[in-house]
Amino acid sequence: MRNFEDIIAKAREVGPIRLAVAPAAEHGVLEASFMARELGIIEPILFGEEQAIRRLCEEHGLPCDAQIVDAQDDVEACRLATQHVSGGRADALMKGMVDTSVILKEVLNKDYGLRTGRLLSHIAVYCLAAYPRLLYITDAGMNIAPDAEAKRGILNNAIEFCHAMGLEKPKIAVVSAKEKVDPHMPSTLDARQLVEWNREGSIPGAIVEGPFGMDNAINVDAAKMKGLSGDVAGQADLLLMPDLDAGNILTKALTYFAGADSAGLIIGAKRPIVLMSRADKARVKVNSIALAALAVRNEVNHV
Ligand code: COD
Repeated sequence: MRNFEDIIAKAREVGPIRLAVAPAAEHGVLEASFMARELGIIEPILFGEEQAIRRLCEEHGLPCDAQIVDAQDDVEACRLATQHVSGGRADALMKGMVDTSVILKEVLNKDYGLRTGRLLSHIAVYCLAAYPRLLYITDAGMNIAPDAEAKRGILNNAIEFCHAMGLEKPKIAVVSAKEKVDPHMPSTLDARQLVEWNREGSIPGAIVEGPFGMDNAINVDAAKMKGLSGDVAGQADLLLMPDLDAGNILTKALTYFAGADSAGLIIGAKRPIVLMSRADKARVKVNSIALAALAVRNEVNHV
């Protein structure tokens, strides 16, 4: 798969999945849900204030004939939707108009959430005019300051996901501010550790190299200039970012400066969670929904 047309076409083949959307009472969220339904990718189940959902549908000419589960507020909507997924009544969850941490706290709830025993993490997929393949970026949405051990969990989630997307042996660049290990720069030390773990076999199914500066991870000439060789230099499939700040800033810069097409998911949970920025356009939301459908059908992280 090289772009979102390919991803959406594949999702249409394997859909529809049942998607629990919470909170759904927002125009962009409803628009994306009905667009994805129109494409045959999902059957949405809408969680939130029923009257507000119906009013919005009427105002914007949306069909609003999907199942609605009434909730008094955003927290209840997220809780009910999470329970729907953990109880097997929906195949995936989608964050609607709510702060990310609100829905993730429900997902992490020990009694009814979507925990599996593995680390949950975020993966973003970007299609860029200036890059010849899809670019996967992790973690831009969940783990705030992962240490090397948490980064191993993040990578193992991402590798399983890349396999499901048809990448047999993803090339992973551990990105830092520079390409030399520097004891004053913890992300370079993490990179050295992750490369070692990959060689020892505890991060299987991928080639992990680093640290890389951003330029020499994704540009062959920049890599050559620095004398870097190997399978990953200049041609990474996946970038492991040092922390959430760096990951989130990179993804938003790509979206706004480069006008890139993208999608985002939380993986490592019982079922995938569609998670994008609230400001993202309906198209990005549909891309992410399509990605979730592929993750569900390929049983990524199912337990
Ligand atoms: N995977 C599995 N379990 C986890 C994870 C994880 N990634 N994070 C926490 N847990 C478990 C802990 O082991 C613990 O049992 C319980 O959950 C609570 O842990 P806390 O107290 O550390 O976590 P919270 O509830 O304070 O915060 C978890 C969040 C995911 C809400 C928090 O990390 C967060 O806000 N992340 C950033 C989300 C965000 O704002 N993204 C940016 C924009 S999209």
